[in-house]
Formats: sequence, C-alpha cells, structure tokens
Amino acid sequence: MVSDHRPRKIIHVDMDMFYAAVEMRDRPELRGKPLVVGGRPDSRSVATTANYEARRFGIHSGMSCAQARRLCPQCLFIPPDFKKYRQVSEQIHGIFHEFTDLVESVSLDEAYLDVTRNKKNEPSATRLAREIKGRILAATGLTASAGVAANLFVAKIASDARKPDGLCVVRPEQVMAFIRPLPVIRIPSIGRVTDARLQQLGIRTVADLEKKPLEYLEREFGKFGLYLYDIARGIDERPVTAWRERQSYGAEETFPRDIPEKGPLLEFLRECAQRVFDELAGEGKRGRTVTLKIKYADFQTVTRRRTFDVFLASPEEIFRTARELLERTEAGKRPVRLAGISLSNFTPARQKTEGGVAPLFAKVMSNE
Ligand code: TTP
Ligand code: MG
Repeated sequence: MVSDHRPRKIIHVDMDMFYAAVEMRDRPELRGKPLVVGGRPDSRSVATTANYEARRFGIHSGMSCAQARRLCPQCLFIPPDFKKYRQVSEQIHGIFHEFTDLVESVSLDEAYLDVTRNKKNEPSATRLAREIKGRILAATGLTASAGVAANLFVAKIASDARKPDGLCVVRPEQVMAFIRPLPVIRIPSIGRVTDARLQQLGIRTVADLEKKPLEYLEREFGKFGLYLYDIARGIDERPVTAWRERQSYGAEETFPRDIPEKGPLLEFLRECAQRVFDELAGEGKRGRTVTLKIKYADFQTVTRRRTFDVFLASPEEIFRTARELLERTEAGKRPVRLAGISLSNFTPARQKTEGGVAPLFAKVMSNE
C-alpha cells in the first residue's frame, strides 16, 4: 500500500442529550421542561441523561436522581427505553454508512467517521458533516453535533464545542490554538483520577502539559505519558477502527457519599443488575460472565467475576451473582465510593472449544 501523508479527515458525531431528546421527540408534553432519564428519584438510581432545561439547575448524567430532585423539585423523571434508543442508533449508523464504511461506533449516540475517502467523492469534510447532520435530523427528528478534524481526539473535543446542533471544524493549522487553553480533563481518556494527579503536578491546561518533557510524563504516568505528550502536541495517530463488537455491558456509579454498609450497596446492585439486563436485552444479547467492580474510599479498585456455562436469564440471577461476589470483597468493612456490575461473554459456552473463536473468549474470560 502506498503511504499517504495527507492529513486525514475525521468527523466525530455525537447526538445531543440523546436519551432525553428521544423522549421529548415522542412525548411533546415533556418539551421545555426539566427532564431526567433515569430511575425514580426516591430510589438510588442515577440520571443517565438530563435535558438542557435540567442542566441549567446543575443536573448532569451520573448524578443520583435523588440529588437531581433536590436541585430541581419540579424535574420530571422518565425511565429509559433502551430498545428505542437502539433503534435510533441503528438509523444514524445507517446514515453514516451512506458516507463511508470506516465508522467506529463508540456508544449508541456517538461515532467516528474517516471520510478522507468517502462514497460521495466529496473533498470537503465540512460539507459532509453538514449533510450528515441534515440527514440525521430528517430521518430521526433529532439534532446531532459534529466535530471535524485531522484526528480522533481533536474531532471529539470539537463535537462538544458547539453543542447543541453544533458543527465545529478545526483545521490542522488551528489545532494548537484550539487545544492549548483547554483544561486537561477535556482530553478524552483523562478521567477524574488522572486529572487530580495532573492538578497536583501543577498541570491544569493542555498548554501546561505541552511544557513537560516526555521523560517526565513517562516517569509520572508510565505508557500513558507518551499519549499525553503526543496529545499536548495535537498528535493522535489512532485509526478509525470500523467494527469492534462491544465486549461488555455495564452500569456503575460513584456515590455522592462513601457507603460504609452492605445494605445500600445491595440495593444499588439490584438496580444495576436490572439496568445491565435491560440494555443487553435491548440488543438481543445475553451474557455468561458477571463482573463486580468495587472502588474503596481510598480509590483502591477490585473486580470479582464469575462465569457460568449458561446465560444469565434474569436481572435477579445477575443480582444474586453480584451479591455472592460482594462477599469476596471488603465491602461492609471498608467504605465504598463506587460500585458496578458488568456482563460479558455473549456466546454459548460450547463455542469455546469450537472453531477459531476460542482465543477471543479466553481473553474476555481472563481472571482479575
Ligand atoms: P453523552 O453523549 O455523554 O450525553 P448526551 O447525549 O446525553 O448529552 P450531550 O448533548 O452532552 O452529548 O451520552 C449519550 C447517552 O449515553 C446519554 O443520553 C445517556 C447515556 N449515558 C448514561 O447512561 N450514563 C452516563 O453517565 C452518560 C455520560 C451517558
Ligand atoms: Mg451525546
């Protein structure tokens, strides 16, 4: 293959307040009112999405519904309907494939497209992004935001820059001016823990990061240091990977306060089991491995997992397994700041010994 040094053309598309937008589309009486898609506010459930009216009250996804209601007592709470979100997701993915087959789906509402070459023979990625947004609106009645850039991470940040219904194009020569002022938490794959470490080192913005030599970042962050070093220079050579099947489905939450006893944890895990089961069922899948994740108050994280020969057939079975796994942790003795359940292993057990699938699943089943 002849190597090609022209800048790539990447579009990152992300639906606006996705679950909430679908609900408002289908139920006009919800429009214009603060709305959270999540469980009941008197349970320990979390908000999966807040619409913009609700965000004005400081409500955001991941927050407990109870806290959301404290911030905004008149807020409406709607249970999620994953089947419906899945349908919309399929529609938008169908649209993406009208433009290119180099589509990397990140979640139901988010994907990267490499349109360097595309089915429309259109050289302008900006024009393509506008057309994609238009097609999505026409087909689903929903708005999406798009970011256009020469690599994945800049495109991703760009799609977030003009939400909702935004289009943000960052040309190669504009990249450094675009990213330098950003707080490091805006960099994809920097979470709260890494952010806190960077803050301790006096690194607040991408510009601060850019000043640190590679050896320093590698000493502090190991392999991740090289990623940070490149990102700070606007470099990200990860390709768009067209088809990667999701290997696990999970639900987890960092609690507003650390939880010292098992009782409330079990209550929360029961809800996680239901959520994971629903999402999986929405995709017509069932899993055989349950993984429990517990993060203690001091941030030490442990996982415990169990694999069955048969599929777990109900939320109750998932919950019971999680409850057993919880016994193999120090929950109840040490305060817990995050808990969650994930399901994996979506093929029947006998396939393990048939054909060429074995290595793949051996990996999924690796013990932690
Ligand atoms: P996001 O794209 O992060 O958020 P969003 O589409 O709701 O809002 P934005 O306009 O800012 O893009 O997530 C997409 C969907 O994924 C979201 O509607 C619900 C789900 N989700 C959760 O279930 N839990 C979470 O913690 C987050 C962040 C998202
Ligand atoms: Mg979104």
